Amino acid sequence: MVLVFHERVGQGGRRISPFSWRIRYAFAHKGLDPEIVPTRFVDVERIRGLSGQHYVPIIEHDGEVVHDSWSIACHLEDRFPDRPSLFGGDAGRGAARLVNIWSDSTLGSAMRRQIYGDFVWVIDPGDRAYFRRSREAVLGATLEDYSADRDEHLPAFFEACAPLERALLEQPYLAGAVPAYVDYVVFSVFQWARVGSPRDVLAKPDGMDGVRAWRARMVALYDGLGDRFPLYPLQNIGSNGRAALQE
Ligand SMILES: N[C@@H](CCC(=O)N[C@@H](CS)C(=O)NCC(=O)O)C(=O)O
Repeated sequence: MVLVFHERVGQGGRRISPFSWRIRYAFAHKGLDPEIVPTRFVDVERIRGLSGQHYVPIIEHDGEVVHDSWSIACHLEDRFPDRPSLFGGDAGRGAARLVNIWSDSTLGSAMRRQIYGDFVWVIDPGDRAYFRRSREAVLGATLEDYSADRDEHLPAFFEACAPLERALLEQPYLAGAVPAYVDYVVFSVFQWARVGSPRDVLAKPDGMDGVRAWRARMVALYDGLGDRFPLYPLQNIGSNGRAALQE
């Protein structure tokens, strides 16, 4: 079997993409061990040539190329039905799709505001100018200005997290007793923040104990998958990690 995962990477081999993280966890859940092709933003022609579009992640599976993380998750579920299920059936797949859309819009936007000023420094140095140009054009602001008043936006972030907290005080995983794709999708946003900022978005507030404990459980899954690659450098660098990432 040929199974290849084109995964977004950043500075120093960091795994910087929430979309790629959820697929990494999906592979681990299915017990699959794909060949990894680390992919920078400058590698766009390889991605375009294979998939006809420029977003990562993509996978190759026995001659078939699949792009978009949701389509990849569905592909893995449908092609590997005898392995542990990512969705737990059709109803679970439908609910996971809703969570996926909510996570990429509401939660993802709130998280982006919290981390973007730091995040640019975990992008590979050769990708940073493209990243900055393309994102700042969409935001209409510099990455730093966009995140400058992030503290004022923290209440909105916690408001977005409130349903997660309520659920996670009642059950260990968003999917219930055991983790499934909904957990990987939502966790990928928190993992994006762990890799992309020296500041822990869950450090301050009371009332996020459930989310905090769940995040630790998610990091520990699959032999500590969430800690397998470097995070934002926190040591010997004062209050943020930029100095250690600038090159
Ligand atoms: N809907 C897609 C989104 C993937 C996505 O946005 N990927 C970004 C970040 S890793 C990307 O590849 N961007 C390419 C670019 O900005 O040129 C998915 O779920 O896979």
